[in-house]
Formats: sequence, C-alpha cells, structure tokens
Amino acid sequence: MTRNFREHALRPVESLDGLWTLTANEKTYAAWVPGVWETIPELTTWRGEAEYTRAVTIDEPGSLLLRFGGVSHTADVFFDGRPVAHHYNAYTAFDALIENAEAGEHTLTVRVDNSYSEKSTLHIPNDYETYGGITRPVELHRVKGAYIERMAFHATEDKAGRFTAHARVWVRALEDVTEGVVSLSVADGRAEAAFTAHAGETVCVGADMPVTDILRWDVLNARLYDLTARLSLDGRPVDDLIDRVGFRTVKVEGEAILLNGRRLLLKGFNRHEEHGQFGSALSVEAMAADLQLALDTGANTIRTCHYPNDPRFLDLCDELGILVWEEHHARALPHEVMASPLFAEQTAACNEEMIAQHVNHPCIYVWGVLNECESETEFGREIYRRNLEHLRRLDPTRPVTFASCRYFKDICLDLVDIVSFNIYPGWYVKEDSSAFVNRLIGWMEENGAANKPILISEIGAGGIAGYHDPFGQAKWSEERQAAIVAEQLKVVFDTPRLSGVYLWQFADVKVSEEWARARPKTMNNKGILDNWRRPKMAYAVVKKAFHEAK
Ligand code: ADA
Repeated sequence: MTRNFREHALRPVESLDGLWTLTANEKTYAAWVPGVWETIPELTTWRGEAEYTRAVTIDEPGSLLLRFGGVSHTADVFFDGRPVAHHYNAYTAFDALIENAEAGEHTLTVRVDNSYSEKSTLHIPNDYETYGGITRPVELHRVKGAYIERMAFHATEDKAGRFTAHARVWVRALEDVTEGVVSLSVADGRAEAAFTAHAGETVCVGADMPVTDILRWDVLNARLYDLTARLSLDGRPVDDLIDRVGFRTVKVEGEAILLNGRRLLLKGFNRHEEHGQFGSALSVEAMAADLQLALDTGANTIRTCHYPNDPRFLDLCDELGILVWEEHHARALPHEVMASPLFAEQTAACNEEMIAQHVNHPCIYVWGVLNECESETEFGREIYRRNLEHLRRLDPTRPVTFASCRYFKDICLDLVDIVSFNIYPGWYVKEDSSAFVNRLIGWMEENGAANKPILISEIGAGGIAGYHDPFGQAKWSEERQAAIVAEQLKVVFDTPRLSGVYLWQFADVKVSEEWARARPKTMNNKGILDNWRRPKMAYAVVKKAFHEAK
C-alpha cells in the first residue's frame, strides 16, 4: 500500500503490487512492482524506455482511480491501449482517473523512461543514480459520483495553549452534485461543510475545529491523531479519506528553531532513498531498519536529499518522532539546465506535488529547494526567490531553506528563514575546521544570516568500507574518515551559534556512471554505513558525538 495505515474505510482499494510483465531491450521479464529494473541481472545498466504491463480485473462497471506512488522518471499510462496519464519525476505520486470502465479484464500498461535528455531537467547524470522502474506502490481505487482528492491540515495554538485544527478538503465531482456534504473529525473536533459542484469540477471546502485535551507531537515522542473526512451525496455516504496528523508548533525565532516553544538541536543524516540490493525502491521494512540505525546513533532528524521521499518513510518518521527536512528535487544543476523553460515548469510541478502530498506530515519542519545551485548570481537569485516564494505560498506554516555551497559569495541568504551550508572541512576544504566554520559564520552574519538560525546541512568525508590503513592516514581509509568526522562534529557541537547538523551521509550510494572518475567504485563513499547498511568505523564516532551533544 502507498501508506503505512488504512487511508479508506469506505472506498474500496486494491494493491496492484506484485509481478508485472516487463519488456526492456527487446526481452520480457517478470518484474516485481514496486522495484527497479536494475535488480534484473540482464538490466543492471539498462537506461531508456521499458514497458510494464499487467491484467486488471473489475467485477462491476464503474470509475477507477489508479494511484502510482512513484515511477522513475517518466511515466505514460495506458488503459486498454488508451493513454490515461503522463507524469514526470520519480519522487512524487500521481493518479490516472478512468471513468465508466466496463466489468471484465483490462490491460494496464506503463511506459517508463529513465533516460537523460532535454525533456528531463531534474534527472541528470548526478552524484546519485536515477534508476528505472515503477519504484513505489500502485493501487486501484473504486470511486463513484464524487471522491476526495486530498486534504490539507495544520494546527494553530492560542496563548492559552488551546489548539485549533484547520482542514481543507478537495472533492472531485464525476457527476453534478446538488447536495454534497463533507464531515470532518479529528480528536474531539467535528465539522461539516456543504457544497455543490458540476461534473468534472474540483471544489475545496474547509473547516476550523477547536480541539481539547490534545497531546502534542514532539521530537522522539510522537502522538498522532486520525483526521477523517467522509463525503456524502444526497445523504448517501460515498467516499472517505483518513490521514494521520499531529499537533505541534514550528517557529523560527531569532537564531533558534523552536518546536513546541523549545529550541531544537538537530542531529541527523542526509539520506538518499537507496539500497545496494533494491536501488531506489526500498521496502517499508528496509526504511524502518534504516530509522532504527539512525535512532541508535542518537539522531533526531533526516534530510531527504535531494527529492521528496516515499510517504511510507515519512509515515515512519511521523510515528517515531523524527524531524524531517524535505526538499524538492534539484541537485547542483548547471546554468544551461536552469535556464531552460522546462526547468521552471518541472520544479514548479515538483513543489506543488510535494506539498499537496506531504503537507500533513507532522515530522516535516522545513521545506528545502535547489541544493547547491547557482545562488551566487542575479540569474540564480531570481530562481531561488521564485521557488522559495512558491513554497511559502503553498504552505505558509513552515520555514524554508536551501543548502548552499557558495562560501563567501552566496547572495540569497536573505531569502530564507533558516540559513544552511554544506561544508566539508578536512575533506574538500583544507583550512582548519574550527577556523573555517568561524570565518564562514562571520561572513554569513554580514550577508543575510544575522538573527536567523544556521544549520550545517552537509558535513562529512569519504571512506571505502573495508579499506583500512593501520596508520590511519590514507585517503579513503575508514580510519581517516572516522578521524575527519570526529573533528568536524566536535567543531559543530562546540559552536552554539549553529542549530544543528546533517552528516553527509547515512549510507553510501551508487552514482551515475558519468561520475565514475570522481567517485571510487562509482559510489559516493561518504556513508557511515555502506550501501548494504554495514557500519564503518565512523558510525561509532557519530554515535558518540550525537549522544554527547545536548
Ligand atoms: C554536495 C552535494 C551532495 C554530495 C556531496 C559530496 O554537497 O550536496 O549531493 O554530492 O556534496 O559527496 O560531495
């Protein structure tokens, strides 16, 4: 299923996960969905188009909603050969609506493309891999008359500590609706909203619900509530949607990031959604195991570098009380790419889908954009400004940030709520770690960061798993990685001006072949775990530093 809990008590939902027929490079395979085709030995380096197909049997005629959690990176969906959806970007979900399908057996086909071309501005050869396949779960929903597309929730707290839940619900009418009612409930809050709609229209209704005796969602101490919306037409219940929400406040106040009024010290990891055996299609069990490792180190946060994550991962973070920095999809894009009109369109779509789909997760405390892009020129500034404003418009309740590597020349720090820098003292940067961090903070303060929180969004060093230098000096040895990381974390935690740190990175990841010359083993080896989750020496170093930092 696309989530870790039951989203519908009323709407019939069937999983379409399982073996599909995959045609790639003129051969057919039985391929597991969700999955990447690189797990099939003959396709480990296949890049291009491939086609997934399976039969879908429908007992009763009616309308269907096919929900794709994620297809990497471009999907064209056909129902009995008829195009029903087109979607770009591996990291967000999309639906295909099929009205008035007949009972019986149908053929569902998904043409998937993971090639690098001018049609894709966000998936480019990069310091992580763009795998191919239907990488997240697929579901078949039955809908009738009208259905709930999505909900958006946020909570506000008054001076006396009383919460109000604010919910909006989007309903799509498949036929004319003269008497539609959405009933909402969360904790002891209840509301009803009536609406009318024409066939084909989507309407949005909203309600504010005061709630009492609320237990807050907090870091490593999560409390979740079901937000339920029920839709009825002419007094008949036809559809529902359940989401899990939390009551907490996130605020930026001066140099501090406050959760429920308390200053946060963020300690965590940059984590790519990737695993040696499964590529970018992780099972929920693998995600949960990753979070057990993160918790063991004393981490309280994850940055979803550099794209929106699987909602099942966010569900786990909601449940465990792990804070999340989620960012849209963009890593170190070159000028020519950012100048293309398609780039503006594809990033805007990613912003919209990320927030529409993930806005209700209490674990997300900040949205990010444009990791390490052109933040030192007027051209780049305009793009940063546009994207940051877009996120603020879509969700005015959370702060925004971006991770910069433009030391001493960034001109966009005034645009964000939280200033974040990716720094690698002792690895890429040769200056003494403490001197570099202090010099950089001084410069930031004078260039837009004064009176704002500062995060170290990346810090780390490379170490090849299993490569040991008994003298502890050799580059790429586990010993050298551990020593550099120890020094880096000491400097970070000795600097009270910083609100926290995201280590680069949780586990090693495969990178695009085009990056092989800069990356031993075609891997980014800065994980404190290898990409099969075996700890390197740096793991113990991070664990000690995270546990000691208060
Ligand atoms: C950057 C970037 C990461 C990764 C890292 C590295 O800061 O944001 O995606 O490439 O550097 O390993 O060099």
